[in-house]
Amino acid sequence: MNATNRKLAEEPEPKNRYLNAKRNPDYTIDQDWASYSAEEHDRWDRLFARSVTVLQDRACPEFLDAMRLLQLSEAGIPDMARLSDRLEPVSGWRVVPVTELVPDDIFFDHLANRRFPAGAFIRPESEMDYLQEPDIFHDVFGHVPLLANPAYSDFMQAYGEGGQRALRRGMLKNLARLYWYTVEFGLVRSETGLKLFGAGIMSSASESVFALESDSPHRVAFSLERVMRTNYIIDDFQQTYFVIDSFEKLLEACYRDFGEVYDRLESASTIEPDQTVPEDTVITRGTLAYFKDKA
Ligand code: HBI
Ligand code: FE
Repeated sequence: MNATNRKLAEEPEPKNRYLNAKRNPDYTIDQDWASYSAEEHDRWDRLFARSVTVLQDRACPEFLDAMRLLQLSEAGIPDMARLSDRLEPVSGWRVVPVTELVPDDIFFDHLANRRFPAGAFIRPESEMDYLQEPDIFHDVFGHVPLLANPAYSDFMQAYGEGGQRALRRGMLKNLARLYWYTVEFGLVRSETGLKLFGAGIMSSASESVFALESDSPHRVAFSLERVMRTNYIIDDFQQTYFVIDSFEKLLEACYRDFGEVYDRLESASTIEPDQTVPEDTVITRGTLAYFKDKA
């Protein structure tokens, strides 16, 4: 058994080989694009091909347009610096490599300065369908394209500034729900019906179908305070998806003094993800069958 085999036998491929990367004070690292193996590039291409097939008629048009504009394709794992050179002239955003989730205050500071922190590692073969941590496919394929959309990119910067205020006010949990039910799992109206825009859905081929076509989940019209009162689950499909009318309307809904919103939220009860409430505009009431079968 030669040295290489012995090495492979002893140390299986680490899930995230950037965990020991040298980290800057703002938690960014060197993506070291040259270090990606042919196997990792191939994994990106397979994830990309599968998702683009599913998203052709399900992603919102703004997402599909941005994919072309940013030249995201099956050409292997993107070099974030080069991708940023295409994105920055469009919306002022850049994509910066990080090892994993960064502390909230660091995250918000990046967003407030139009820098999107993206994981540099790519998921292992054993987690192609679902993984808990945001890898480069979730962050770059899921989150980055819409940063080319003017209203959405302004919303993301406002979210960063709002996050810094929410931290000071101790209302991060409520604000994180806004991010969760829009940026991660949001649906948007279009001329041809409901479409996907949340990154958590887009980067999962199975949830891209479930979120639009299953009769299990509720689909409820977006309302800022309703969303900020609603709990969420992080390790399965959503029981409720919220629908915005447009990115401009989402931005408008959030351009207000959150202080009074937080005052009201402090005395508002929490809504569970499988519930609907009387003031909801329910677009489709779910059977929750998928979740009952799993329980
Ligand atoms: N860090 N890299 C990264 N990506 C995220 O999406 C992220 C994070 N840190 C905190 C965080 N998200 C959430 O807790 C905030 O939205 C509240
Ligand atoms: Fe995400």
